[in-house]
Amino acid sequence: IFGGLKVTPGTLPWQVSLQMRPKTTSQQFKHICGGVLIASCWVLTAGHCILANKDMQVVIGGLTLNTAEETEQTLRVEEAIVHEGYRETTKAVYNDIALLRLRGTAGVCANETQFVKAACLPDVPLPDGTECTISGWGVTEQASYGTNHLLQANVLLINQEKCSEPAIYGSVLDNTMFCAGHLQGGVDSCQGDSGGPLTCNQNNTHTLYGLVSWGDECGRANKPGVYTRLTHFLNWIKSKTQTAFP
Ligand code: 4AZ
Repeated sequence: IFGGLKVTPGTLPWQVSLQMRPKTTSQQFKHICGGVLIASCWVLTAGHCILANKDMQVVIGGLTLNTAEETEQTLRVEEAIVHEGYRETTKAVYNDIALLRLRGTAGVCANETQFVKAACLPDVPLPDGTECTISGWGVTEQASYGTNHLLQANVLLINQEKCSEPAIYGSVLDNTMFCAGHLQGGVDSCQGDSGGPLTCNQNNTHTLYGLVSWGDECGRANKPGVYTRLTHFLNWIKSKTQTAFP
């Protein structure tokens, strides 16, 4: 996160650290991406975060990567479901979404606490200019390897036609994605934040509206962050999770 502030305990309880290690060795798990808890046994992340031949775990309810906190819950990933239309070109990433099914017993995986709580999914599109929150452990203006402490920043939803102007992203955007940020630069998501949440206030409830996906570098003027558009994927999420959202 560029231009971010440290997150206060319990304020973003759906934030996930997605961690991986090679299947064949017993190395430590390493933070690769963000993610978002949407039900006890389901996490959303970016499609481009899913790598072949890795064991995956999620850590939820923690703020720092290098210390085990009392508030955190660690769960293994049983299955990763990458969107059938996920596609990466040199210019953009399309349908950049994946579901992670967590390991649990009797339909319970993450336990809801003050520090671990699922995010709500959006119902309707929000207006351009809405202020939303992004968060993650990714690269900052200070640290090219990411941060140990979870950071957050506020960004604004940017009009799709505006963001498709030649000086910004041109014609590569489609309706599976949207832009958010500040066109003057400075405040943005970055590498390592991918798959993490962009939440907005909808009827006084934090609603998951986007997932960190891509951008032309980080924090640059006229190159805002691009986010997976959750309202486009509600039916996909429902079809893949079934029992979680009856
Ligand atoms: C990345 O490399 C990445 N500024 C993520 C977000 C943004 C740029 C790059 C948005 O994963």
